[in-house]
Amino acid sequence: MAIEVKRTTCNRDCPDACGILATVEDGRVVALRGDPEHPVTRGSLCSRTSRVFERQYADDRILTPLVRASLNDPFNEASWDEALDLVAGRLMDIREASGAAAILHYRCGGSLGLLTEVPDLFFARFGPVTTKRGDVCGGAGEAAQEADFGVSDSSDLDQVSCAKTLILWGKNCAISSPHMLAVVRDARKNGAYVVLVDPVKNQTSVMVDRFVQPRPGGDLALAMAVAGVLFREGWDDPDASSWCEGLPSYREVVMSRTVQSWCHDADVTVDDAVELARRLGCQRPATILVGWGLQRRLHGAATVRSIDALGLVTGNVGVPGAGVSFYFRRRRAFEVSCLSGPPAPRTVREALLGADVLDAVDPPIRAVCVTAGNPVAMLPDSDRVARALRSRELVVVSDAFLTDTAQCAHVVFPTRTMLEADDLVGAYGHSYLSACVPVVPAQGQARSDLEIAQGLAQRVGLGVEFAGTHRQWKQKLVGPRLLAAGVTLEELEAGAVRNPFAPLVVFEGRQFPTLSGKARLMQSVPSTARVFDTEYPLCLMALSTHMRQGSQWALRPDGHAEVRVHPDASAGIPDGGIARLSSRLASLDVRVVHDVGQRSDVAILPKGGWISDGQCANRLIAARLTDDGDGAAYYDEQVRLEPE
Ligand SMILES: Nc1nc2c(c(=O)[nH]1)N[C@H]1C(S)=C(S)[C@@H](COP(=O)(O)OP(=O)(O)OC[C@H]3O[C@@H](n4cnc5c(=O)[nH]c(N)nc54)[C@H](O)[C@@H]3O)O[C@H]1N2
Ligand SMILES: Nc1nc2c(c(=O)[nH]1)N[C@H]1C(S)=C(S)[C@@H](COP(=O)(O)OP(=O)(O)OC[C@H]3O[C@@H](n4cnc5c(=O)[nH]c(N)nc54)[C@H](O)[C@@H]3O)O[C@H]1N2
Ligand code: SF4
Ligand SMILES: [Mo]
Repeated sequence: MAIEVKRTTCNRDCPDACGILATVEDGRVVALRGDPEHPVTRGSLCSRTSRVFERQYADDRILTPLVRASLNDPFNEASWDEALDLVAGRLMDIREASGAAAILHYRCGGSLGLLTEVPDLFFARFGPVTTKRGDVCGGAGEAAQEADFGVSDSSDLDQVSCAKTLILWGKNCAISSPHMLAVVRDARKNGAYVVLVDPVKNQTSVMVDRFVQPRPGGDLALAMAVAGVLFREGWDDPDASSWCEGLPSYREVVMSRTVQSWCHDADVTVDDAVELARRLGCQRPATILVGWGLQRRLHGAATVRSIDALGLVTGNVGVPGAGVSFYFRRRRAFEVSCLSGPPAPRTVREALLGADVLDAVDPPIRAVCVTAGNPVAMLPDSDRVARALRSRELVVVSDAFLTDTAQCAHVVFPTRTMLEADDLVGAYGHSYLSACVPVVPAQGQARSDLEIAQGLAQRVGLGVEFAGTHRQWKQKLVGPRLLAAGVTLEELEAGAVRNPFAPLVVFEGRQFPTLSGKARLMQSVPSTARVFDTEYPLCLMALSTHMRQGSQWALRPDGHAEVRVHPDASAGIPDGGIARLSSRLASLDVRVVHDVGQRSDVAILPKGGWISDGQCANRLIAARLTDDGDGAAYYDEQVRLEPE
């Protein structure tokens, strides 16, 4: 029996980008574990990925191209030539008759491998076609940090371990970036005081020194309260105006109300605000790790700006052990210019995809091609997204599974999985770069997104431009800059390499890439008043769980989705009872789980459920934009529970 251990990288949309060691027995993956030599992975994988090889060999994996003339027909297996000829021909006809803007290419985060972006280049060169704008994942937070600091970037993770105060502001590391938890533990061992701010009592809350539980969306008021205490007590940095623009007017906004009144809007105690202010101002350096959840709200960008401001006025930026960290600029090291083509003639807003596709005119959108995304399950107002897709002439989906989105397709291209990927990844939760190397050959007829783009390119006269093996494309992406810094593809394939261009301390010397070189403080605050909705009293929070990565599960969920609520919020439905969870948009049958740790104004549901499993949270969630960055306000939907 031939047993080999092969090294690759997890390419999922996860901050950790783990190093993987795969045990391959007679050509089949039988076990996966974390690479002990990867400085962040430290030998462990999350439960989802350690079992991902079960999905690799699952019966429901798509292994041949699927084609059907109409959505009422069953899919027929087709050869690649048939499927590619059909799609290339239809796309050329549509371009000829209506212009390339009548085609939408939508790509999301199913894989973070850079070569998953080759279809973007194909559609830009073929068209350019209509694409998406904004980012439902982190659009608001990135826009906020760009407004404040010039760019959104972070200091090295090692800096976290030398912080004296560590605030996990809406960040459930235990679930969403499990390897960050080890860093938090190290910081705590080194004496850091760790605070979690989250409306949800989650798995991370038991691992911190203090847990602050504001109302959902109450963070903006909480940050104002903390700033109020800082100014009142003189715990702000006396030199802050030398690195901040707009300090006097920011201070005026903060002081326009009392700390008590801000705390009332946040639904926290004054003591919570005082403790946060004391730690930030007096126990420096302090690092704030800003989570993604809190910015998926109507005021998401303003909220992140209010948190950035706390770091700025206390001097917790640009020095070791301090910072307001939201994102690591993962792509910067690579030569990604080879992936960009001419700009799109038109964009649709990702958060409003359903409505924007249905409403598009001059020309209307006739065809939609989807790469590495499951927009029907993952974008808000799922029913409308499905309706928008189902009413197009041609929908083409590249995926390894028959997702809710693939079920709206005329053609499905079967793609490679993570264990078959041949690609490059830069993490968005730390500073390491690494390579995906196939640990087994692609199963069946599965092809990578690069190979699919090449198949289409050949048929539309762009074959030469897209030619090249995966390794040749990877070499192009490594590029001269990384090579000059001593990083080769071979090295990346042998294990993770620290991005040589990533700063150890971002904005060192408190210099910011803005016009003035100073950071900019927010100058106004939207209303923070609580609004009570008596008809729909619960705030729906459809959050990451350990079971799923986006809409990709480890084990197929069975039965009803579980909604977690405080017993007082259960509308009399017993623990374990079946109920109807309704928003103003739709209803879902759910199993109710009582949890006394939760606030009585929230209902917590898993994110990533499928319509076809009766578990799709996004059917309940209206499509609304965040205040900046064209993000999606997923967590500002009100719902109610009723007996079935
Ligand atoms: N297991 C698992 N891991 C994942 C994913 C997954 O689906 N499953 N998804 C991945 C993706 S796509 C991303 S973008 C990243 C990040 O994925 P996210 O799931 O966004 O991770 P967090 O940053 O932990 O943000 C979630 C936390 O934000 C909190 N939150 C929500 N609203 C508020 C609020 O108003 N105030 C405060 N203070 N907190 C709030 C939630 O209660 C929750 O604890 O992780 C990735 N990791
Ligand atoms: N209610 C609610 N909805 C949310 C969120 C939330 O917190 N709450 N979070 C949002 C966030 S942060 C994000 S990032 C989005 C994620 O939304 P998506 O990126 O659409 O979701 P995923 O399920 O991660 O990935 C989509 C598909 O990509 C496929 N895939 C994996 N690898 C590859 C590949 O190499 N090539 C191709 N072609 N396909 C591949 C998978 O099989 C999967 O079906 O969802 C958002 N939706
Ligand atoms: S999903 Fe995240 S935590 Fe899990 S193995 Fe992949 S990178 Fe690591
Ligand atoms: Mo995301």
